[in-house]
Amino acid sequence: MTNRRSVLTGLAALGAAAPLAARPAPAKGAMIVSTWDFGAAANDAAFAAMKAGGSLLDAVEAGAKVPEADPANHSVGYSGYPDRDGHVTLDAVIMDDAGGVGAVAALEDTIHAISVARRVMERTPHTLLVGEGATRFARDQGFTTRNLLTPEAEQAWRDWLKTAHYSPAANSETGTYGGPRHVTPGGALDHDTIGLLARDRAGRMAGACTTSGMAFKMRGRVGDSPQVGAGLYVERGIGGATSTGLGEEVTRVSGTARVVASMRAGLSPQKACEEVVRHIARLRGDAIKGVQVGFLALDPRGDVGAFCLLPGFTYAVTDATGRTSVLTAPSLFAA
Ligand code: SD4
Repeated sequence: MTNRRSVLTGLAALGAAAPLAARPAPAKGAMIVSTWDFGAAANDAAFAAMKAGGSLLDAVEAGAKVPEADPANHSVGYSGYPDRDGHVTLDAVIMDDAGGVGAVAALEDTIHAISVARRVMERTPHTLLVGEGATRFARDQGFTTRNLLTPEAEQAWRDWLKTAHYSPAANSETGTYGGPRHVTPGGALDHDTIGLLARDRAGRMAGACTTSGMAFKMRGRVGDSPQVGAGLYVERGIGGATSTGLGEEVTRVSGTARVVASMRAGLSPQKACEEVVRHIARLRGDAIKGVQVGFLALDPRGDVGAFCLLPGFTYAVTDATGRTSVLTAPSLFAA
């Protein structure tokens, strides 16, 4: 039976610092956060969409579309690195704070996976379409089809094939997958996945997450990104969280659902991200050596939190004036 003492003990175990009442006053106006430094351009697009009168869903969709269309970004959308059979497959989810959700996994031949995910949310009774069904749905909905594999991404895949012994990739964050050679571990191209969270001046929230997933993954592999409660979770009045890094480590603990649950229990977004990263480290021990996992969280008041296993996880924060800063998340482990 839950009593006051057990609730307090539970919060203490989670490392709860301050009661809700001690939190700072809500930030004024809109706010957008997203994973990685390339999130800055996405935030700008999301901010512009809100400024033009768009909804929170319009904003996060507009933001997610920026890296999806960027041929220089090999971890999201067009020009994403393919799976180990040479097919570019995309995962995406979009969610509002009232339980509205749409997602696609292993989508092929359509650049804007996030827009297809939104159609799943708005035009079907379902939350997730996968593979051939998702691809056919996108075509039926009038999305333009095109080959997403660019010559550069194909070359990287062919280089990888030479040395990879056709084994599943380990972690595209750390470069332990054996290629491609022009990707420096921790370097500018060694990033995957954009997760965005947006709040409006009333404290309502929405989020989006889109990726081509792990480079050279097994065909059919789906990561955390399109799964509600793994790659993204948003709850009205509590906040939202998104993840990046090795999806399997996020999925096995329902990472973002757990971040938001910790926020519901009273932790700040920062403490909540830390709690889940520490939990993964405790649970997995040596299995997560050299593996990156990062969480980014935002609450309806405008508090932001970010934490990761390894150094190097950056995120972009855009305030109500439209000013964007790129920050580096603290990490559990040193380099
Ligand atoms: C996945 N979480 O498919 C994604 C990849 C990623 O930073 O975010 N890497 O596992």
